[in-house]
Amino acid sequence: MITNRNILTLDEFTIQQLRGLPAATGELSTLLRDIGLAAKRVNVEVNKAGLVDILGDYGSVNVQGEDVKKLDIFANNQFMGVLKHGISCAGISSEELDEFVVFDDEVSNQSKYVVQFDPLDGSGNIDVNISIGTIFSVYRRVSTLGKPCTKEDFLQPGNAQVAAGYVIYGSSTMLVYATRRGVNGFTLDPSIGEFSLSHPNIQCPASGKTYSVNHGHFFRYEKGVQQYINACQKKDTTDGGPYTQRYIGSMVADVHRNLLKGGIFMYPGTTDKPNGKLRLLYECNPFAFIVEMAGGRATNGKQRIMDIQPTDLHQRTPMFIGSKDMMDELDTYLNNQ
Ligand code: AHM
Repeated sequence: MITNRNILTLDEFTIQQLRGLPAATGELSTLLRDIGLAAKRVNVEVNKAGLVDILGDYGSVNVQGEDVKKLDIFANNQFMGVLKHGISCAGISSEELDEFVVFDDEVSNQSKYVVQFDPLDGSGNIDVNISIGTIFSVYRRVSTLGKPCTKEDFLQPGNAQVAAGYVIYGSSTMLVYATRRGVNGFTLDPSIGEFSLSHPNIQCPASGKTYSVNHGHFFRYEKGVQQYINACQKKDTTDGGPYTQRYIGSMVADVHRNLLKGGIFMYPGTTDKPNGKLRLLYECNPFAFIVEMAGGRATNGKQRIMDIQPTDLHQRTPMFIGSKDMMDELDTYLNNQ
């Protein structure tokens, strides 16, 4: 197979992008390369999940009280391992771990970034062969360089993110990441084992016709959310068709589709779980950063997701995210209560 040299690989693209920044030291590009490497390893295991005994529950319950799947553990160890052995990360926090992890060695203490990740989001879907993903975000440390990183580094609001991204293990495997310079998507080319730039400069359409929400919880949502969902069901879009409801139950897949095609994704609070299910640090902030950098919006129904000051590594928040015009319309229902 002849490789198309006009298509940049993830490493080539990242190095080119960051070379243009006068203050760039190359640490961020190294970090993104490390994340790409871990993603490729996880991809191999996800692809053979049906074949080997890695499929299924690990038999323990994670800090969120949810069943932990074997692949969750594998993915967690891969991302943590690659970041620990790299030269650009001072520590991590993960949805799978109770506490953050400090890479307390000479090289890591000099690193200016910390990384937060959900190693395998949507893992309830592994057993049924539905797309799952990894979500990550990168923050510049606020603690003193040269010393071990601290909890304050991990409790920064989303608006302090330097970069965020996700990997979707689907019909093809893609890595999408955002910096303040834009959002770009890379598809894994299995023939050369490289992520190659396939979706340059992703822009979230201002509107769409897809709304994504768990309808099963409808009667537990607040009035404004119910009214908005009802309005979605009655909509006629500009091209004459009704809105479409699409909810995979795998946030990476749902938000990825809406990011590319336009749409809104909602995980509202319910009467029994007022803060919903999704985690601010591992799911909501990274996606809020990516979608905002692509021109969309993300809120908890009251305020911008990225302005929330986290107080706990594992706090949850209601989440509304997507195309700008659809988010603006949602606000009119939520503000009317
Ligand atoms: P997980 O961390 O257990 O994988 O759960 C997160 C997932 C999201 O990807 C998805 O949007 C949501 O849970 C679906 O939840 P529900 O089944 O309650 O609608």
